[in-house]
Amino acid sequence: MVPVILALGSNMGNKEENLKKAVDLLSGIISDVKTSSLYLTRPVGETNQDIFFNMVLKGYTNLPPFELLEKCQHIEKKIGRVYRYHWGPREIDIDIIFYEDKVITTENLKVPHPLMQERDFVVIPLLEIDTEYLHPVLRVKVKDLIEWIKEISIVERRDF
Ligand code: PH2
Ligand code: MG
Ligand code: MG
Repeated sequence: MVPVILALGSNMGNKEENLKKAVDLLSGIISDVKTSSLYLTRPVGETNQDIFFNMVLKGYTNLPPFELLEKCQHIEKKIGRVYRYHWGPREIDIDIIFYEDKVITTENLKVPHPLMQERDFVVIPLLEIDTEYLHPVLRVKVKDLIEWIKEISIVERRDF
C-alpha cells in the first residue's frame, strides 16, 4: 500500500452531498481514509462561477496511478459530473495531488498536481492531514508550501 493525497471540489448541485458521495465511493478503493474540513472558496482562474466547496483526503492504495485515475474519473461520472468548459463549473472534481513520492508528467495525469502549491484550497486543508508529506519535486514539506500560495480564496471553514 502506498499513500495518496486527493483534492476534491464541487460548485454545482448539492455541493456537500456531492463531496460526501465522493468520499464514500473513494473509501471503497482507498484504505484508512482521512478527510480535512470543508472549505468554502472563491473560484480561482475562471472567476465567473459559483463558490466552491473544497477538501483534501489522504489514504492508502494498491492501485497503480493510472488505475486510480480511471477509478476517480468513474466516480466523478457516477456523481453526475458533466463537462462544460475548461475550468468551468463541476458537480465534482477529484484530483490526484500526490501518489507516494512518484513524479508523473503525462498529458492525462500530472503528479504532483502542478498548481497545488499555489492553491490555498489544497495546501490549507492538507495541513490538517499531513504537515510532513514531502513534495517530491519542490523538495519541501507540506508545512513549508504556505510560501507558494498566490492568493487567498478561502472564505469559510466548516466541519465535514
Ligand atoms: N478548481 C479549478 C479551478 N478553480 N477554484 C476553487 N476555488 N476551487 C477549485 O476546486 C477550483 C477552482 C479547476 O479544477
Ligand atoms: Mg481540479
Ligand atoms: Mg480534475
